[in-house]
Amino acid sequence: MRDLSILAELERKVLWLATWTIHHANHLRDNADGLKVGGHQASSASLATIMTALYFHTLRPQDRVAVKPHASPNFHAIQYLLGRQTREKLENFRGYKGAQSYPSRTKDIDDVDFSTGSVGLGVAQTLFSSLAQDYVRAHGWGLERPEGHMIALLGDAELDEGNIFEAMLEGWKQGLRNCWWIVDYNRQSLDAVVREGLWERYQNLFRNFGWDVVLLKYGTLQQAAFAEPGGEVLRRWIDNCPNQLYSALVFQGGAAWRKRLNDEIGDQGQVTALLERRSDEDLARLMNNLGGHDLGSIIAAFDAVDHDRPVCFIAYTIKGYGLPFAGHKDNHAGLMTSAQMEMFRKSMNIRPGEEWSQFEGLEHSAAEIQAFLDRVPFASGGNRSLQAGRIAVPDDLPITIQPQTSTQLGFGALLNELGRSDTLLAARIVTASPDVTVSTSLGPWVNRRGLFAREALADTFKSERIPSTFNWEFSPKGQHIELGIAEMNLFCALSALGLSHAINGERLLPVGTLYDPFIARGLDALNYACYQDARFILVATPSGITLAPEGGAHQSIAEPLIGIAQDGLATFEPAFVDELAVILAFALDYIQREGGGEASERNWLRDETGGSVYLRLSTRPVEQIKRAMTPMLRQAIVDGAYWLRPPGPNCQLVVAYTGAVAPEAIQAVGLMAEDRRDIGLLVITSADRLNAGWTAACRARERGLVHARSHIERLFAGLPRHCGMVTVLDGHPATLAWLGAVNGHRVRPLGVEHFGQTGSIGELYRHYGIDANAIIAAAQMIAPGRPIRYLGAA
Ligand SMILES: Cc1ncc(C[n+]2csc(CCOP(=O)(O)OP(=O)(O)O)c2C)c(N)n1
Ligand SMILES: [Mg+2]
Repeated sequence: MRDLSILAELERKVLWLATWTIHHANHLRDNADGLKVGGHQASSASLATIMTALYFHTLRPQDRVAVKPHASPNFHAIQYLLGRQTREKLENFRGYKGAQSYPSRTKDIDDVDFSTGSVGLGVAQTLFSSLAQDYVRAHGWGLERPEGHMIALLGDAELDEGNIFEAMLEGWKQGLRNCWWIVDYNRQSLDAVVREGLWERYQNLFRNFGWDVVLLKYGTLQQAAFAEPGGEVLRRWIDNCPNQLYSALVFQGGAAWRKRLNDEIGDQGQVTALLERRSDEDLARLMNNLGGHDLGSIIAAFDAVDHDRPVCFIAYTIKGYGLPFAGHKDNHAGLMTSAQMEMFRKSMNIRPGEEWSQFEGLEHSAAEIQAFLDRVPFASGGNRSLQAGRIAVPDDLPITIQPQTSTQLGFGALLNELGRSDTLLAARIVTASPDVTVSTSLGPWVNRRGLFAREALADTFKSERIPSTFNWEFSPKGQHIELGIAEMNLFCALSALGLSHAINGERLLPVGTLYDPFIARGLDALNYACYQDARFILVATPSGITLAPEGGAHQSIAEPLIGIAQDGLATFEPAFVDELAVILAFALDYIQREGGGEASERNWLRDETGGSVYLRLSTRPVEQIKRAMTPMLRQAIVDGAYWLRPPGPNCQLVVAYTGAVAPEAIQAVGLMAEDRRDIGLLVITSADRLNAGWTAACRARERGLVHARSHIERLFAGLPRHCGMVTVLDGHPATLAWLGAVNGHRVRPLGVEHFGQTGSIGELYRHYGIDANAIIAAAQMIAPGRPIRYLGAA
């Protein structure tokens, strides 16, 4: 119980520090933009008790937590008390390089396990991290470390996000363990008070999916009152009280509670006495004593879990608990005034000037508190962020390239070869796909490496001797995770698998496949995965209108632009399988890099920092170029471009293409060769990396590094000023249009702007103007000269 009284003091301290941090950011620090912090004070206070219980009592170093975005000030305050966050960062909360508004793995210094911010995603992250932990351990890795719990602290309105339910369904299929979700059931969202009885829907839902549900509704004060004569009547009144009214009464306080309770149940003898035994202040304390604000109940509930099944705690809380706007429906963006803060300071026994002092205003001595903090299990193990060594990747991945093949088939063949090899590299690859394993060419790999499941499951077709191309055997050693269709889950899974080195101390090389247009379905989860620096290879195949007979519902247009704009993701779109082999080898290494942030002087890319990789592939069979892979060509493919036909000194025209339209570009150049001088044909394997290198080199020159040259600038160095450029890809034309800005060339960018039709590739390329004829027509306009004789002949 001594610990409980110290925890109660720490709870007050967390509430104070979090509230003060936000107040300081709003009122005391120079805030030139006048941007106020909304959504933090009330939202943080709601979780102050639960987070105190978790971090100072329940958590072990191996446990990992996704903290509700707006509870970030609590998290920073707790880490500050544990000596893992600085006062300087707290004073600069939301300021330039200060403690982050939403916990950030990469930007905060205080050991954030999972970034949060986009509600719902941190929640799913914990579920997939539990699965990733199981995957690692089932393969016999990291067994020397204890198993951790993956815990999400989530707002009740966060449960409106559909991705949470998609994840739950997947978790059920995969036998989820060791995952706890703690719902901050304050019955308020940003705008509103939530619907009545939601907890019951949640409870049924979670139970349906095999979760244990623990309701933390009444605190110990309330439980004691219910045991008094008349207590049952009070309990019934509480149970029937609408959320809106409860919130309003919390806001109004003791006198309002008394009036309301007297009006509604006050003539019932014993309960009247129960109410009258309490002062207004005691009555308010009683009615505010919900389960989620009662340290004893919370700790008992956490301590009571004696199994590894997933658990959902639904904890009744009060938004703004302990603050003047507690319970008010407008409190999400509420901020305490300076006068209110002054009163709050006094009530916390904090002297002016001592606001940041860890032990100010507490009843226990500083030595006692410090001794307690020194024993906190969560902080006992040193650095919780783990590391794993890099797995060596050869420059050349073995493959036999068919004379006519597609990048998608090439990808399947490359993985098949990897699957066949007995290497450390192959052992650490884990693939995942949302029900498109076979149609994205992962079948042969899966045949070799098997599907992952914690419990083995034979392929009935095989045991019944029914012929089938695929051998779907599930076992703990399998290396493919077969997901349901939800693309969100693919990205959440990649995010979790892609942090295994930091979370489990064991390196995984995750490769996820899906159809290119459906990247958009999981885009926020992809962005989230990149934001927290998870490492994976995304193989999006097939793509574009090249998927001709499928029509506009399956054809992607915007994805190449996403590839350019998405931070933390290097995008490639090769046309030939030898290019793909080079890129895949690079990617397997690149996703493991964690070096310094300086750009290379060669291509001006920050290659040593690494990142994730997106490969946009195609099902279109293309005649392959027979050539030897040279170190120079390999480097150029990785840097993003090379001349397939170098421009001559009097070059009038450059055709630059990306991906599956290679045959059209090659054909067009051949047909124009007699009518335009010295045509150059540029293969762009990565518009993303070319663009990034170019802008970085521009910035470097602006800073005075006059010799900085990017890869594209080197490639364009010998081009005459007057030559025209036609760019073409099966994707949005803006992807390559910027090439004209590098040296001031006129560009005609060809690509796809409107939803595709069904048809043959030839028909669609013609319809959307990315066939050889369209390239020639564009060339004739942009590179004037004699009429091109084969215009219309292609
Ligand atoms: C995907 C996404 N949509 C919208 C928001 C803006 N937003 C932040 S918090 C919030 C609702 C908060 O309600 P709840 O989850 O109940 O948390 P509380 O503040 O009540 O603890 C909203 C809509 C967001 N952060 N992410
Ligand atoms: Mg809420």
